Amino acid sequence: MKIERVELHHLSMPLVAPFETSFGVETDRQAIVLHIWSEGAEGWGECVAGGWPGYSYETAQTAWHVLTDYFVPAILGVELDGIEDYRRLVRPYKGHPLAKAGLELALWDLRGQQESRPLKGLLGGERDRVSVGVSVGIQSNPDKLVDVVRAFLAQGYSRIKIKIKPGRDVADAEAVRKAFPEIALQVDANSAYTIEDTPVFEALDSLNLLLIEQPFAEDDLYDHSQLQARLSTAICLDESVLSARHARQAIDMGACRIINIKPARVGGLAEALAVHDLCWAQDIPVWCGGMLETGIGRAANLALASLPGFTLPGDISATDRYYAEDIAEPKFILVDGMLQVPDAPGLGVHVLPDRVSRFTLRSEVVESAA
Ligand code: OSB
Ligand code: MG
Repeated sequence: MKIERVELHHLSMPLVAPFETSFGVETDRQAIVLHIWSEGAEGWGECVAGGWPGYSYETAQTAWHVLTDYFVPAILGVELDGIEDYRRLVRPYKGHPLAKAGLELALWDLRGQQESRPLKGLLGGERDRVSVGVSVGIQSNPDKLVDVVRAFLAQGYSRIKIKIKPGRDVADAEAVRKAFPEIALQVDANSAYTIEDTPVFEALDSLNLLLIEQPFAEDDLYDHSQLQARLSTAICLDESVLSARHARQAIDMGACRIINIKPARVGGLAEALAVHDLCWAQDIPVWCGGMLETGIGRAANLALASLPGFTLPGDISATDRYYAEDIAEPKFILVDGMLQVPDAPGLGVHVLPDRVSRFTLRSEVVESAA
């Protein structure tokens, strides 16, 4: 495939409700949507870098910069043999996994369109439906949190994750556990704590949680290994695992017993597959994380989560949990705690150009000279 044209759209989409984590509150989700053309076929991708460097150092602005100045020029007009060729061309550029993953996704979709195969098939996925959970942001108080959790449980979600931050941790988790003694429950700290906070995690350890996600810094493995040794609850890493190499090292040093795989965070679906395969071979459970994706990224996450190693419910919730109006159709609807994996070619969703333009802050077209 030779990419002839790339369109980038920087979007800001209103969320149905503010989403609060230890790194801030999001009311509108920023993203970069990529639209690529090759020999009469098209592909769509999504870069999930947000409005400010809270989750990682990347933002929609930094992604725009590296995509338009480096990654897109590196592939434009070049005969690409496949995804590995793309990875080889962007490898010399350090970091920026969210930006790399966004463009890679458009190439996967394009390939699926050209070969008339669903992304699920390209990745080696097996399930038609996947079990999903919901990630619940920090609420004004624990009673409110219990109410919000109750409403999601009534919709049928298979497990609940609550966000925690210093000062809003043990009491919040206890309130939810007390109200719902039997549910699959986990917490996510988004790297807000240090090893000095070990007593907080020792208190959480008695709440029969499925896992504790990313307690410490994104660039730490060692302190996580020290904490894991003191807990019976599994630590799950999110921000600290940017590659299959990190995953191997984290598992080997006992820094976690579960891994959250986000294709964006590891630089794309190809690396996500490598993390999956490594964990599968070592009996480490994985689940698919989320970044409040639009229908584009959500379709890709569902395809990935259909692989056999994804044995825990993912943060891949129904469309209406995020957006009143999404940029792609059909919407994803929760049925019996599960979402259907698309089976049309490529991403298997239809992007609506009108919706894209409604939410667009700026666009840029890059075309090959030939
Ligand atoms: O840490 O998993 C996270 C959203 C944005 C950034 C980081 C995270 C999240 C979520 C929401 O937890 C997952 C989702 O429903 O998309
Ligand atoms: Mg997380």
